[in-house]
Amino acid sequence: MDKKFKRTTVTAALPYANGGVHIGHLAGVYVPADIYVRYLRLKKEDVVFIGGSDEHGVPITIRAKKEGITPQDVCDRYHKIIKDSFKEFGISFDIYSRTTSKIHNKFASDFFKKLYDDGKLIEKETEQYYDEEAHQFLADRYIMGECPHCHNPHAYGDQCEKCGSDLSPMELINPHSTISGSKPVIKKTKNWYLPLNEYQDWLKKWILEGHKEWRPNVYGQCKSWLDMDLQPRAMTRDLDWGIPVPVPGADGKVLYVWFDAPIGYISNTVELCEKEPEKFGNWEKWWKDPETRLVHFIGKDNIVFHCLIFPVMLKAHGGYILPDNVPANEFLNLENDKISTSRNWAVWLDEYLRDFPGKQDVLRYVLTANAPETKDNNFTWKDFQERNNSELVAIYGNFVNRALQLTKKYWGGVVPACGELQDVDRKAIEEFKDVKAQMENYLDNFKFREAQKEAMNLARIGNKYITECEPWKVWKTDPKRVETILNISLQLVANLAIAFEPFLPFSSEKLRKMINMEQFDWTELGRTDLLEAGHQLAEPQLLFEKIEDDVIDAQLKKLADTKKANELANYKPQPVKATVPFEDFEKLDIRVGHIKECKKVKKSKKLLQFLIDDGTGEDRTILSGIAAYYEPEQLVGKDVLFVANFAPRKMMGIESQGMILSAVDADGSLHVTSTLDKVKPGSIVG
Ligand code: B3M
Ligand code: ZN
Repeated sequence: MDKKFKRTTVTAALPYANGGVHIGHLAGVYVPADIYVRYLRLKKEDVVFIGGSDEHGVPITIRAKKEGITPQDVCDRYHKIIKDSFKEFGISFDIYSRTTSKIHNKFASDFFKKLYDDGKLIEKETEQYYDEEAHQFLADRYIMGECPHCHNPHAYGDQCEKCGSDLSPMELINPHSTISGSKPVIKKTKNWYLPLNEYQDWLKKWILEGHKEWRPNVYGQCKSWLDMDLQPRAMTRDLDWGIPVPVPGADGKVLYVWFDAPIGYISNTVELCEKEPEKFGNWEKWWKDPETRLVHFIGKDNIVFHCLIFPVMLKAHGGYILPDNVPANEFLNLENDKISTSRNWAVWLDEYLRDFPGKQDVLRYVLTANAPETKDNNFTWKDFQERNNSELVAIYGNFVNRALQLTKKYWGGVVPACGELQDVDRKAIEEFKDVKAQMENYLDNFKFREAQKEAMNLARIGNKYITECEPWKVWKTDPKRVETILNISLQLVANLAIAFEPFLPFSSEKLRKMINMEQFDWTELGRTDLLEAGHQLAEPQLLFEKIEDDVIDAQLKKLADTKKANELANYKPQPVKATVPFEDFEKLDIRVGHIKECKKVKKSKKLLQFLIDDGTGEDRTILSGIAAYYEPEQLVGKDVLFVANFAPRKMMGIESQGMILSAVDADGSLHVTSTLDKVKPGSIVG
């Protein structure tokens, strides 16, 4: 760690308690934060890891209304689900609390009061929509109307989801309240603002000059905000869910959720230090001592709050340290599509655990290997399988298993002594000596993908070493030499347990038990004397197991079903075409035909060729582009509707004398039409 710091406070974004957590959350925030903290702990550094649920804000109240329960009920349900998921995945928070706790309420309230008393806030009256039937001011999300840009009739007061425009409620055409359905009226209201504009120069200096080392995506986003004129931002809201504003004349108002949530990092630290004073000491040392390094792990949509607004709050309050780094991640996509809670396009952690019990480390590994550190990245089930089978199983697991099984076979599971080194030994030792420095360099700079690659590299070195040394051959001629090969291999295994601990804690724990390893310390990494000669190992077990195709296919099917369900749910029929006179319709000759034969058209994926009895006694050939939806034998013997008077058309060298009518379903699939009752071929439809 940087010499100027003695300890580190690590925070991970507080997830909203209105839904579970999915792989996007894990990859973007919680796994990287956990890797970092575990690494610092392994180095025996002083660190505290703070998490918790964000339980205020409008989305929680909307969910509660929809379900007919209280916002607190919503929070209680999801706080538990989220907390359990984190625990299951080994996210090793020192505390995971919540922003509806008493301690937090008081702390956030006092924080606001001090800003108010010190004259750091400005009071402003604005005009806002008010629902006269529900007797309340309307948060942006509670107002819907027509988008002024694309005329989508279902735009929200803050955003149109159709064209993506950011909106303010006053821009909506024909607004209505989603609470009562009534037309809202405009009413004056008073709120308290943080004058961000007054801190603009200070922020520029602090970030743009002082923190050039921040990740380019973070620095860049800050810069684009700071290149514009910052505006005062309301820190209170007219809402009934949240922490009451503790000043006179603020009835019916609460603290803005983005005011109280980051304060949750501090109040949760207070709660932790009150619970475990011997271990963590006084909370103030974690937040007020300039020798403490503060690091916020977040997703990219939270950058402005953590890099601009929260630091201004801390600065305005006085006495607090500021973040030293904010390693925000970009987004993770799922199978090339944006993860979305409302479309259920996600891999939920509780579902993953049900489908892959005991495989938490596999997901941690894959998410780190694909971490969206510099750009949006993608999770696919095929890649998940591939990385499990050809990296975790074939490299890491395989090496460990070879080393332990060979030791069991030749040495009864006891670590043999290391004899005289040969070139091949020296080369392997040389190769893995650097791993520690390289991993540190990556980890200190929040490059977790690269760091994990280095750890895997250790296992590669090990595999190569055993393959080159061929102990199973040497055994016959020179058993003494095998002792040295095994000793070096086992030292590598012990190194792997340490190197992978921040990334794959469950596997490291298992491995540590298999090799009966006591010391477990980052400083030991790279050493070749971690396991002494004569040390007894435990029974070897497999660290990872292969994932078969059918398991992956089941996951893909689940996603395909979700996609289909979404398409059906969102299906809106095409608008009706312009009216046509009856005479025009009469020009079309639609008839019932009986399918006598049906076959695939050679070299065409789309076309089926039909022989249709059209009642005239002369059968006709019709081609139809429905091969993707039917097997020919499904259709033979069926009656269909077809247009009989189309000008003949040639396709793939075959003349088609008409057109079979099909309905196009929401997902674009085609479904052949027929009559409800049996009628004679050639019957007119009209
Ligand atoms: N709850 C937003 C989110 O979950 C917000 C983070 C708060 S961190 C103080 O993305
Ligand atoms: Zn729009």
